[in-house]
Amino acid sequence: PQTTYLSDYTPFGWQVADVHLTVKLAPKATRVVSRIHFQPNPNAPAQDFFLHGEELKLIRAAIDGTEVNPELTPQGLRCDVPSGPFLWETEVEIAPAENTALEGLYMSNGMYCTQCEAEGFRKITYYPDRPDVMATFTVRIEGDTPVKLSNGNPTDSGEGWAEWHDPWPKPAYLFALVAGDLVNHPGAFTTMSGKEVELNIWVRPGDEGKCAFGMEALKASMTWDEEVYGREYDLDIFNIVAVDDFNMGAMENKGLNIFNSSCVLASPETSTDANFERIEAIIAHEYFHNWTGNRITCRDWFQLCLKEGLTVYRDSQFTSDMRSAEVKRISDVIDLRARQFPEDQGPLSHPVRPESFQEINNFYTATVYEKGAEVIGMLKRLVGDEAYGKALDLYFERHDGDAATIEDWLRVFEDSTGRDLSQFKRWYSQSGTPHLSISEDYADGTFTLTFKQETPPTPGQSDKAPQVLPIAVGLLNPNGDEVVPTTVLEMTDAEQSFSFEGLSAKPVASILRGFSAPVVLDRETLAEEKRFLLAHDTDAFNRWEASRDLARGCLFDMVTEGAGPDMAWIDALEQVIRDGDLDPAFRALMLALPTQSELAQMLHAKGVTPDPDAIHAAAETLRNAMAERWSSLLPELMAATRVTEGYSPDAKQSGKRALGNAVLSLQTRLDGGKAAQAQFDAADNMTMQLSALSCLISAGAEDAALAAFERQWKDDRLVMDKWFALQVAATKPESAAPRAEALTKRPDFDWKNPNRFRAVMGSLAMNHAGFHAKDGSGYRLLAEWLIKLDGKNPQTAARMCSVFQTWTRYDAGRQALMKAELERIAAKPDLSRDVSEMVGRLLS
Ligand code: DPP
Ligand code: ZN
Repeated sequence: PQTTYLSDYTPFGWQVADVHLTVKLAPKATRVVSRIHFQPNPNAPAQDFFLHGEELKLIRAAIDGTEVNPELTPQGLRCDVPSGPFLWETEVEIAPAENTALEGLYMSNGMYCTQCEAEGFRKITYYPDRPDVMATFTVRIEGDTPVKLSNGNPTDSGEGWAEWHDPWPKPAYLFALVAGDLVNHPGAFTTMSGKEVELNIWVRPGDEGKCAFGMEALKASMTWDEEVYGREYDLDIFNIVAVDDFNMGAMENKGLNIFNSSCVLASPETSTDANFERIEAIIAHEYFHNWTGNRITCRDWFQLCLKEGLTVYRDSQFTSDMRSAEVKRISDVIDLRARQFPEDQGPLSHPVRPESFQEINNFYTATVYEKGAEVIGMLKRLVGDEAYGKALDLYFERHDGDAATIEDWLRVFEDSTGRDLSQFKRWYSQSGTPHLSISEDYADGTFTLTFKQETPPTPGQSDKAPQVLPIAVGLLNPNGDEVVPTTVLEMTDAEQSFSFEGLSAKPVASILRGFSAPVVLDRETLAEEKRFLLAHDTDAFNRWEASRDLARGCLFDMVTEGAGPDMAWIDALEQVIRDGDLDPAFRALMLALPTQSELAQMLHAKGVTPDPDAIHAAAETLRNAMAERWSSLLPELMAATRVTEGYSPDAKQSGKRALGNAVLSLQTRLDGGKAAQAQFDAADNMTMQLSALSCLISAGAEDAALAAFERQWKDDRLVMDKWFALQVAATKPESAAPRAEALTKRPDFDWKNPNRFRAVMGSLAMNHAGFHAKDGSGYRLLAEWLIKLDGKNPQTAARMCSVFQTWTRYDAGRQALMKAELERIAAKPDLSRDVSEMVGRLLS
């Protein structure tokens, strides 16, 4: 397969004035007629006229009305063209009903829909399918479906046809078309300048009752972007469509966002609190793309983080404002460590701005998105909130309508703050997670912190240079008072010291408050000091982190030395859990143990080969010890978290339920599932029902509840996805692979649906000790299904290959088993470019 390099960027030789498309819908023979005005691009070097096009049947092509015979290749077409402006016309035929890759125009449950990012438009018609070619689109849809939607504003319609015009020039990846038997949940929004916008959420008949929450989230997002970023919506209408078969979470097509139905449909009976929060965040994310992504887009796909890092950062700010900023930060760091750190510390490691790819779909990663957002957070921390606001204003002013680069983005900050960001820019080019170690010194009232940073080598990058690290630090007096409030130290060297003078006693340092930089902190701190921070730190993140650190240390000792549970930690934690003044959501987070995968990574980093069974056993022992120690406290806490008002997915209620359910899982260890069964029987919302079911599964007392759940929800695809997922994720390790395999034999295991596939296979990978079963059964099952899926949906298959990204951390036996499975995948005839690139990187 061909590799594309950032350094090879050349502008396209023509500009597109406008695009007219006529799409005549038919499941197996849709005709797409395009009329495109091209004119030579004065800023581009001379080149052949080449248009992307894949899996298209060319019916005719013409230039200025005269038929031409272009040279066709599997990637597109080449043609001789006039030296001045010309009108290009083609007619092609495509078969949406046969498109199982869910890229381009395809069908989902009888409805036509599109997914064009990153390079799907070329499966709809011949076009310069690259983000730096921007044009206005006029689209005519012909077909017998009652609803026909495209980007922009509706201009005209009649029996069997509808026309749309999008006045904002856009790249082809933002094109969208939806047609089907849909019903809308309507809404309206008045923008800050007084413009009325029509809002709709379009769903299949029957799902109307699950749209209200999404609509409110959309309006809240529109208001927030006006208030916080000064960004106003720019069309007369904003449509969202829910689609059952979708590779991603959602897509920000201009004026016509398309959502995986799991990321927009919500009701208390069918969605958990976590689902509600995620839906709110994704609706915000896609809406925010209207400015960061659509009005200002990316010059090329290497700049993906320009829109994704920034938009993730913006949606995290939104969630922090809507809910608890502290809880959001802790949750984001948990997620970063669970998904981005393993990526950055293994064979798939790549910079936030990659420099080459074979298949761009493989770079929609936690590094580009989540580390990309961390980089923005660091930038804001370094320049300050006010300067950040000014820089963003300049960004929108200077680059509106552009296809921009990371250089453009950083220049805006340099020009508006006068800062030199050349070293900071390494965050975009250097891969790997920096390790930060610390030593402390106290003498004569002066406290000195000395930091050392080091980034281990990653694929293709053996030598690393020091990065700019904003290190937020606070100092506490031994009596618990804060003597130095949060201060951001700016570290730029490999080793650097910072002093604090005039102290009356040696302070306790709270370092990396709010997780101010995405690094691994190697800090040898006494357990006593961690317990002190757990009790007294004014920074919620570091309070949580102190406890997390103690838990990690305890589990490490249990695994490596056969130590017993750290009762001193459990007792210190009890004080926090009991504190009714603390946010229940925060207390719920405090109750969770580090994930088993996180522990495996820590052991590996300390030179110990992780044994998944030993890690699982240690975690079980520790949870049991917590439950026994708190046996009298648990019922009390459960009672205190009871919600008496009617259900609301807001932060207050969901925090209580989160704490109650964290307690229930401990209680289940004492009563074998009695309380969980009672909660399951009484539950009137999905949060309570599902968490009770989860407890019953871990207690091995789930048979009746699983059957009852299935009877109740068998006709709801999204709820059944949870049923499939939970019984694999929450079961004992030895049952994980056998259960997953049994589930794949069910007639409702519709594996071509990405949600259902991920429910089973993704959950298997999340059951750490289950996936890593010593006999290789977990690896085998996953590999078999990835091979099968590759033939239908390469994109989703390739994404899931990342479950093997940590394979080199484990013992020789497991490594050999995983390697054999990866080689088996690599050897599949006609392996997709997507999966082939992933497996190649994993094995290199
Ligand atoms: N739909 C994906 C996202 O919003 C890709 N743009 O992040
Ligand atoms: Zn996005």
